Amino acid sequence: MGYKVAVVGATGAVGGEILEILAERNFPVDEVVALASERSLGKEVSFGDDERLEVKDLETFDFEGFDIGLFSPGAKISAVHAPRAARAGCVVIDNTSHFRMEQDVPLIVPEVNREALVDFRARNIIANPNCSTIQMVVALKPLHDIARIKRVVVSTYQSVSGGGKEAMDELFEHTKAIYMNDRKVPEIFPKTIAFNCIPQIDVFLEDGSTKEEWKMTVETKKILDAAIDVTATCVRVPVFVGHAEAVNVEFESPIEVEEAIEALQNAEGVLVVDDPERGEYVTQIDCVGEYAVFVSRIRKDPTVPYGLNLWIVSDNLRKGAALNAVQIAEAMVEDSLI
Ligand code: 11C
Repeated sequence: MGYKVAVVGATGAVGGEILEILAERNFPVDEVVALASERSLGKEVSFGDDERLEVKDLETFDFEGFDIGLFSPGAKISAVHAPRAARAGCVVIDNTSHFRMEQDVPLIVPEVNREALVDFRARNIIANPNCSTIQMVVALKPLHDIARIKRVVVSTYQSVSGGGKEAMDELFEHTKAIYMNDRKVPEIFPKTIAFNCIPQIDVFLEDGSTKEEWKMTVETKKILDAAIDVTATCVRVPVFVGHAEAVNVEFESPIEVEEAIEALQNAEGVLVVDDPERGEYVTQIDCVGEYAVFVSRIRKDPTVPYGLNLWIVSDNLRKGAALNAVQIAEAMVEDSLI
């Protein structure tokens, strides 16, 4: 049996990846509809190698009879249309930040807290976490199972695709302009992104942190364990796709490097690439188009009783967004929840 699937925000960077991954993984579909705002009407998007879908208007679309809605249209649009779809009986998997911290909406990374999926029934909505949180918790979970994590200090190196297509265009245009000796004024980013790093992703909060940093803290607590303290510094770097994270982890009890490597090697969704003698570790360019969360540079932190340092890299548009959303849909099917 197949499902009727609506992809909302189908013309965006994540929407395109969702369509590609649904086809790539042979998700059982009877019908797929691509939805976006009125200004995308008339456009077509690809579904798999052979099919083109005409974009329909989200505003007037009736979700009645649709089984699954994969939403990535922006938080304000999801706030309006996700509940509307959910009320029509369509299970919403929402990739925006809008519902994530609502108590009756499960926030899911299937490798970490799949058991919480059943809680979707209260609202018919499941939230997909922020990209920088997803890749971190996938790698932390197998370690937490061994030695209980106390505290995480993370610095991120996030690609511009996290900010959408216009952000990617700004990096491209501004990089070209610098070679032409033409300095452009930033429009999407708060400072020049070409040949630069910006320690601000999203808005500043009252305590001086940014909303992206806050998300990493509260989402990790909701998904993995409320007892884990997380302090984050999130930085935008001039990379198109792929987020990297330097993560320092402090544990409650002893954990050996070899033990950590073995647990990570056996963990679902993780690929360990770590051979310093051969110069083997993963960079952002290596992870593009891949499904895995890559872990490299696994080593002891001798400055605390039980500590490890890790370098975690993943494709933010795939595992950080579209792939995780499709995996949630797959888990719903496998667990007979839809
Ligand atoms: C970025 N992590 O890299 C953000 C994008 O909460 O879904 C994802 C924003 C979100 O800019």
